[in-house]
Amino acid sequence: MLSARAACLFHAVFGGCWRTGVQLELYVLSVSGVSEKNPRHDLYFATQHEPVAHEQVSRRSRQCVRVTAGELLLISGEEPSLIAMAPGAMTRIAGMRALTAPSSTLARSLQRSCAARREMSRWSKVPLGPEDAILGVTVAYNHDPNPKKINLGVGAYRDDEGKPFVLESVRMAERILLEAENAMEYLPVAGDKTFVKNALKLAFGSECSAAPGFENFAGMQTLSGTGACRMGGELLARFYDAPDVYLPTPSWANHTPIFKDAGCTVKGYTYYDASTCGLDFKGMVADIEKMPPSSVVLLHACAHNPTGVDPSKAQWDQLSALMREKHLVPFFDMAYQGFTSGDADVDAYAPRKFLKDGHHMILAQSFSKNFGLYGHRVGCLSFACDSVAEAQAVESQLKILARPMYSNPPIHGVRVVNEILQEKTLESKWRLEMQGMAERITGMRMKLRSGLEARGSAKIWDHITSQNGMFCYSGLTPEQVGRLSTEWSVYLTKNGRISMAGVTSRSVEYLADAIHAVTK
Ligand code: PLA
Repeated sequence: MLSARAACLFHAVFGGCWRTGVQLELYVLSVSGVSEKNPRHDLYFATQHEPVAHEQVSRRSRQCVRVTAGELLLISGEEPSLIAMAPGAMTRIAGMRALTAPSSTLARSLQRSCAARREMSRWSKVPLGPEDAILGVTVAYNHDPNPKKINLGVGAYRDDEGKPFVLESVRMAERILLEAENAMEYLPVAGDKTFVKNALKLAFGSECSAAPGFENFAGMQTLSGTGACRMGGELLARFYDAPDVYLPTPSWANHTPIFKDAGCTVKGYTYYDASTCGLDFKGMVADIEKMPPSSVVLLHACAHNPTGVDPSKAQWDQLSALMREKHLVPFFDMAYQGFTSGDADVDAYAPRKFLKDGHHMILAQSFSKNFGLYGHRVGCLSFACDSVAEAQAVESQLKILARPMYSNPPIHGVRVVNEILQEKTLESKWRLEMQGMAERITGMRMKLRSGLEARGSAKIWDHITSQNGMFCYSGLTPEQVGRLSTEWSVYLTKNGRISMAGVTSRSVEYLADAIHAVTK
């Protein structure tokens, strides 16, 4: 076990500067890819390493140890083949200190590490946290050297070459902005007022936004959809008497920490029926009927994440009536406007209906996906209030919440959105590009389903084409998802969610091979 491969890994970790007889103090910075079920994923030290008089030393072993983050170990070796790392394990070691005279190369490397450890020891009580359930998939994907690897974790749209996609309408708006040589001053705490108006118009349509009462909306520019949800949660926790937020089961993995960290109590309601891969509408209605009055109900406006399952128009109408009757507060998260049907107006059916029905609703909007502005963090949060005075009060408190958190939001992305939504030709171009993205995803859904059927899969894959938006909630088990990554270098979130926006004409056949192989 600790032979040539071990030596090779050892060299990778220590830069090939080992010398017989050297003793090292090692600080284990992090260990990942290790699980109780998967003990192969250990880091082994095969040497005599003795405990030293140091409070942080926690392991003794003659042969090999399973290390954990935060441990300090003393290593003294007679041979260079000291360390073996099982495949898949990622272990970062820092803070080496030589206890005997090292070679000059080692000395230099150790000096650097010693400095690192001295710094690090101040924070040694900070436990290592796990990677994010969604963004951590990209971390694992980045570590994989297989040229065939596919990242279907995060919901980020790719073109048919698998490349990140910048919309031409966005590029055109940027060129206009470059020419304009705008100042780069701070925005107000609540962001760009014109952008907020444009965002509300996009959500509710020009008809709704011209209707009386629309001036009663309180709105602010936020750090994208995540920031909108968080600021909404913060306001609820500070000023709302019943900050119980009900999330659909399942929901976007970040919803629970967002609302919990904001200080709300998070509860769940029935949403998905695994037996039909569809909506459990009966269960949803039954749960909503039981909610105490004034509870906040989080609803995905369209393209539900992760299931891709949305209520029909008739079901939305029924939900709106029920929630009015039960005095519940709808909190819409609209992160994929345009990704269900390809048409932003069609996809906004639910929030528009709820607004017409007179709900005191909350709306979180993201411009990451539909405008492809992911890294620019463009979002909007709004509250339907009863009067201008009420809206002003809500806005004033949102500003008080935002100022000590991030002071004011970024300026570039909202300028891009304003250029597009205020200029007819650019807006039409954007709408066409949005439709193109939605159509490409639909095409990939069809190819993946027919690819699996053509391979003679005994499973039913109708849901690949019946679900909406960016994601396919495949029904793959965590074990099958694990096999997809280890055997095929295909990366998805553990819950079996496939980001269809990352599938391409070239990769779809390989993906069908992979899914067929692990579901046989
Ligand atoms: N709301 C929902 C339902 C989302 O799926 C996402 C993003 C957001 C809000 C927030 O996105 P934003 O902050 O960029 O506007 N969900 C992604 C990315 C696409 C993520 O997890 O951050 C996802 O892969 O689920």
